[in-house]
Amino acid sequence: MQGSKRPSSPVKGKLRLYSNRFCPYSQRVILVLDAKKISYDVVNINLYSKPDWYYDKSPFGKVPALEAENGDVIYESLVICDYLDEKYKAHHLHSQDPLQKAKDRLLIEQFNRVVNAMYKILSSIGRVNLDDDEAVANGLITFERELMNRGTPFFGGNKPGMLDLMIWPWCERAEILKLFGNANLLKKDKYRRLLEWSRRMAEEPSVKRSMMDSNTHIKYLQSYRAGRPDYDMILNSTD
Ligand SMILES: N[C@@H](CCC(=O)N[C@@H](CS)C(=O)NCC(=O)O)C(=O)O
Repeated sequence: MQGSKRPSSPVKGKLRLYSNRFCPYSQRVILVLDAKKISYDVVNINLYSKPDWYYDKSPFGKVPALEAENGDVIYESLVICDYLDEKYKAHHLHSQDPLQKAKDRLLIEQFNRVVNAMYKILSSIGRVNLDDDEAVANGLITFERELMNRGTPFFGGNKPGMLDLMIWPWCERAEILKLFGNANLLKKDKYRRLLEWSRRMAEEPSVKRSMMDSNTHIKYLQSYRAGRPDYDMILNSTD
């Protein structure tokens, strides 16, 4: 938090992730690091009261940011995840077919509509905007169809690939939409494949590592909406 001491440099050759426990963009990077079994350490940033030194690491003061082995820092979740996939070749997450990779990138871009609408629903107190509900519903249908067309357990085939991991943090939080948005939003029959996919994702050991249950997400969201985000909430239970 503000006024906190700059952390000492990471152990030589080890990656460092500047993160926040409840940030879905940071979770994207953690999912990639864990899927690729890359060793890293984490410095959690209090986004409500950012330490001044953090702006030397990330010019906009946002998380995630990744300190590479040579001390250079990069930010923006998709840039970081692409870097990690290219730099650490074992267990490729992007398709090796350039056209498929491009198509997956387009779907990740397209998912931003779901992300933006979800953000509005979850952060707007006491008001359910039907346009936002519709944007989530329509956005998810695209992914339901995509799974049907691919006919594989994951978007990436038999294992989660980059597209699976990039959309997962918001899918993990989808259950809580029922509480804060329209209760009928995620009708089971409309998203059968996506719900099966979601169950499979939740069983993946590398996904389980960063997963939080809906109750924890709800509690955090309530603290965020009250203007006092409780970033330390899960320190005792999972750290
Ligand atoms: N486009 C960025 C978004 C990152 C982002 O919005 N992070 C939020 C936390 S989830 C943040 O750092 N917010 C603090 C701020 O905006 O000052 C990415 O993909 O990394």
